[in-house]
Order: sequence, then C-alpha cells, then structure tokens
Amino acid sequence: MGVLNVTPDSFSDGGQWADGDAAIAHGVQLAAEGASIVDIGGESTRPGAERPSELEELRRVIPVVHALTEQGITVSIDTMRAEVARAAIDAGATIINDVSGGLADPQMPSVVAETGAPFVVMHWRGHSVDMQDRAHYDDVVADVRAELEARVSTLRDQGVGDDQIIVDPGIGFAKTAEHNWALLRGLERIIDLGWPVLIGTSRKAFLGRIGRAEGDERPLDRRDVATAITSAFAARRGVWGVRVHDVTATVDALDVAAALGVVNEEERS
Ligand code: PMM
Repeated sequence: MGVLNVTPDSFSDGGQWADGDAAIAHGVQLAAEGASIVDIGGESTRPGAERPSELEELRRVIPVVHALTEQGITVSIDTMRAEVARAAIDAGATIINDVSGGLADPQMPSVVAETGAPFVVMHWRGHSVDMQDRAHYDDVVADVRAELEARVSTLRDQGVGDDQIIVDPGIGFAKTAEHNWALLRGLERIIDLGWPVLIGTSRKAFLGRIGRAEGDERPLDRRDVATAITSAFAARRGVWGVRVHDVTATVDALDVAAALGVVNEEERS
C-alpha cells in the first residue's frame, strides 16, 4: 500500500502532494512502482495536528480518488469521516482506512456496513492533538490486542461484515518508541486474532531515533531503509499489507526477503 497524503502538513510528506495534479502523478507513480493499493488521505494525523474541515478534506481527496480509480488503480480512502468515506467510495475507492477504527465519527460503522467495503480498523485512543498523553499500557501487545478485539466486536454488532475487517495495531498512535518496537516484536499476537493485518511504520519517529544518540535523529528522507526492513519483517510474520511512502525500497526488501525464502509471494501487498 503506497501512501498519498494530499495535505499541507503531514509529518512525512506534508505539502509535497497538496496540489491535485502533483498528487495524481505521484499516485500513478506509486502504482507503477508496485503498490497494489494507493491510500489517499486529506487529514494529517501527525502528533499535535489540527483537523481540516470536512469540506476541505473532500476538496483535497475526491478529485484524486476519481483520477486514480479512472486509471484502474485500487484506492483506499484514509479518513475518519463517514461522509468523506462515502464520497470516496462513490468516486471509485474500494477500501476505507479509518485510523480511529470507526470511533471518531458515529456514522462511520453504518456507512461501512452499507458500502460493504473492506474496512481498516486501526487501534486508536483519541485525536492526534493529544494522543501521546494516552500512551500508557500495562502490556502494550495484550492491551492493543484486547482493544482491537473489542472494537471489532462492536463493529460486527453494528452490521460490519466479517469479510470487511482488516486490523492495524496503529504504530505511532498513542504509542512511545518502545511501544512500537514491542508491537512489532509481538506481531504474531495481533495476527492470531484471525483478521488480515495492515501495518504502517513508514518514516515514523521511532525509526528516526533507533541507533542514534539522544537528540540525534535520521531526517524523514533517510528513514526509508528502516521502513523497508520493518515492512519486510512484518510481511515475513504474515501481515496482509504494509503501508509505505517509498514503494520501491519496500518492494526491494520484500524481493530480497522472498529470495531468502522468508516471504511468500502472496504476502506481498
Ligand atoms: N499511519 C498514518 C496515517 N494513516 N493508516 C493506517 N491504517 N495505519 C497507519 O499506521 C497510518 C495510517 C500516519 O502516517 P502518514 O502521516 O505518513 O500518512
């Protein structure tokens, strides 16, 4: 899954694809580089981010969804808003990726149920503006697993079908660096919930800090090797998909892992 943020302020690529034509060209490029899905988002979820209005979010994403799906590219819509999800599905998107797992907008579960589209249920504890205050766990793997299980159960009660559910432990969302590493090491415990798993480590802060002295970080544009390695590791564990900005680097890592006999071809997504 290739990331396409049509935002002025995403932490990883904010501003780069805020212009519609540039966004469309980049989405085409991600697909050409090997992304099976292009994930289009119009709201930055970086820690501390302010939310755009619904109208502004629609204005950013819908023309891009239209243009890419018209070219036969599979698109997921990265949104917490039911109306944006519905409009994106009408414009040709086929997957709804909600970092709040349907918690941010009470209408989301019914829209998901109506559309029948696959729904990414990410582990989430609140909006980005203060989510890091909620990064407290007894046992992060057990707690995230239990909270995802509860969320999925509620969504099923609300009419979302079993064939629609994809879960995501939400790397970097109300998590410290140590929480993120623990979740990656304990990925089997999320996979054994029995749902397809999506994982997004791409360019996140914990990859900037690993192996560096306090206060010294890899800049954003130097985190794609670390992203490719963590993504290949997750693929080896059996996740359904990996969400990345640099598709070429991750395809290379998956190819190498496959040659080493550690990733099945069908695990590439
Ligand atoms: N991370 C971001 C945005 N959307 N969606 C899912 N399912 N999982 C993630 O980990 C995730 C996401 C934040 O990263 P970005 O600002 O680089 O898009």
